[in-house]
Amino acid sequence: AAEWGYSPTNGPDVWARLFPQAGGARQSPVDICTSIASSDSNLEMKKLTFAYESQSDLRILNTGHGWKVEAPQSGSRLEGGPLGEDIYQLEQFHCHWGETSAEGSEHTVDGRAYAGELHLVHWNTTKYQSFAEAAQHPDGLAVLGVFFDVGNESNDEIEKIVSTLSEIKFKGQFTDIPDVIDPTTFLPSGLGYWTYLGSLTTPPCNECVIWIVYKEPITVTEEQVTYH
Ligand code: BO1
Ligand code: ZN
Repeated sequence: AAEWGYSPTNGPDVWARLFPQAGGARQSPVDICTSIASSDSNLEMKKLTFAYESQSDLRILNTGHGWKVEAPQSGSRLEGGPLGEDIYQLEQFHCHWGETSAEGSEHTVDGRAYAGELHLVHWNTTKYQSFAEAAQHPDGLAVLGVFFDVGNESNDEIEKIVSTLSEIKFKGQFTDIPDVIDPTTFLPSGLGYWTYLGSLTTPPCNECVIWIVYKEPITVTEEQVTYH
């Protein structure tokens, strides 16, 4: 069977043939129209909080579409904000980027793409027994999205990831990250975010994600985001 990808013949326009959920009504990513987005005072009553742990001995994988770091044993948790009473645990984080730094993010803001987008993927451990089970439910996952903007200042935490990529040039290759990673340091200093109910952005496109997209991007260098 042909694999999904991003070319005209196997890209998003045809994903729904093989992955029926890709034809659904709460599909991600979306363009965020800032003039239509509204603020919800209920979200401020229970602040979004993250309790992330520094982790060593993490493994990074070339997925063929980017890199992914699995963090399944992490005690890193996300709660509050749009997540109700439930607690979500970090499972993995990964990045999306483009051919050039003019594009690459999955979400866009008023039609504008950023150079890349980091996703911190969490699952609802209050209601479900496993990531796979959670991914079958509308409140199963919470993904934090962080945009990359290109600037002069390199991002030290992103560099810990980028510096391993020369060792995993091909799909399926993986290597250990020698540094300790604290996912908190990936987040921008501004706490404002947009939230909506959506889906996994790639097949199988399950409609199981509470999206939380930070308004403020983090800055990385051109070299840190054009590593393919
Ligand atoms: S994303 O954050 O919406 N870009 C996204 C897209 C696809 C997945 C996760 C996040 N896929 C799932 C796979 C599972 C796998 C899991 C954790 O990622 O469907 O098989 O266990 O890596
Ligand atoms: Zn993603």
